[in-house]
Amino acid sequence: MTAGTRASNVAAITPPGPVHLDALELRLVRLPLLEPFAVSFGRMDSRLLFLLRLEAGGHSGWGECVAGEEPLYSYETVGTALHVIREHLAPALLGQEIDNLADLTSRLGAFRGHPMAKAGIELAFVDLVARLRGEPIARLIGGVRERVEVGVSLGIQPTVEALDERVRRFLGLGYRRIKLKIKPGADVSVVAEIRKRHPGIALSVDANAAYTLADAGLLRQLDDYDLVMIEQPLAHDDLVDHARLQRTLATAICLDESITSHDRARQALETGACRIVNMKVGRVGGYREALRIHDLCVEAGVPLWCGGMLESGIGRAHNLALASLPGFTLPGDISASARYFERDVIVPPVEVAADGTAAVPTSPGLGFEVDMAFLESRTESAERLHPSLSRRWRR
Ligand code: OSB
Ligand code: MG
Repeated sequence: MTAGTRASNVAAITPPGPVHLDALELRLVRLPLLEPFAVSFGRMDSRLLFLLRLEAGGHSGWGECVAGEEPLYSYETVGTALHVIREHLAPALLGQEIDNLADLTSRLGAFRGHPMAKAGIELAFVDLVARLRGEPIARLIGGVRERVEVGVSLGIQPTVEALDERVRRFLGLGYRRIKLKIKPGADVSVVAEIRKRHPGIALSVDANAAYTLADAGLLRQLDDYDLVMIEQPLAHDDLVDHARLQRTLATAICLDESITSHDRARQALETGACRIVNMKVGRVGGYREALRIHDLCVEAGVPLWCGGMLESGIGRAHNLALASLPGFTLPGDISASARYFERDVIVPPVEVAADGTAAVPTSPGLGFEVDMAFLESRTESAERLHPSLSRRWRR
């Protein structure tokens, strides 16, 4: 890529004319997980999904806020996102005319932090724009792939046998990369055993920030197992210690939690804190920031892949579009709907073919239908926000 060109196309995320935002629906939906999902910071049995529908002139777009119920992965929660959207983000947008994604993002950018809350709204806006233009999101943003490669993220299991059963099952389904969650006490010996049983597979680990530099010696032992990467070994907000660790490791570090913006990604690359980047559109605050990070990584020759947050099909459909961009060169955590849920909120569900790829949607917007009857039946709460007259600060 030559300087000045962009690998993605943020300017294309422009509706045929300015859109007047009429309402924002916030909906909490709980789906049980087919089996508990355990990582270094905890374990969950069900996913409380936060779905958003943005309405404009009889059209609507769907987004998903990927925050968890507790501030364990990041400081945001479903509760903080609801609060900041209700009290601050929605009042700054509803009743306004929005020109394009850059306009929406700059209005949201006035507020500090809360990237997952902002991304929930951005995703809904991008679906709305794509539907108004009659184009799939992937084409709009500059996607180049019809299918994307997928891997699976396997939670911590009580025994190596239980883990190996899942490794074999997902390899059998075609998944192209196996990611093992690790934590202190369930790391090197588990990796050694799985590697011994599966010598040729693409294998990685994700610590979700469970270690410190004092564990550098232990983490270096992982160099013996030909891992594609070690994801987020150190603190959730750290770059400096990761840079120091990366200098002593042969295995590539991939940052997830630490990459919260374009600037953080730039600093991570400049300091050598990682050699691979996990992209989550929710973690970085939406499509605009995600596309900027994508272009930065392409320019720097740093491989990217699309992470996951146990999303519903709505978030999954957005991830499929994002992963179709040219810089996404490693398999993503974009599993089939059936990897987590008995039934998804979209029809048809996301499927993974026997060759370990998933189709990038080709119909307008998200490219899936939302199953409203099923959604209603699983809704814990829903509210519709309308333009309000009271604003504490004028901007
Ligand atoms: O660290 O990538 C992570 C799930 C929840 C929170 C953080 C992470 C994950 C996963 C699962 O690894 C990814 C997925 O399959 O959606
Ligand atoms: Mg991770």
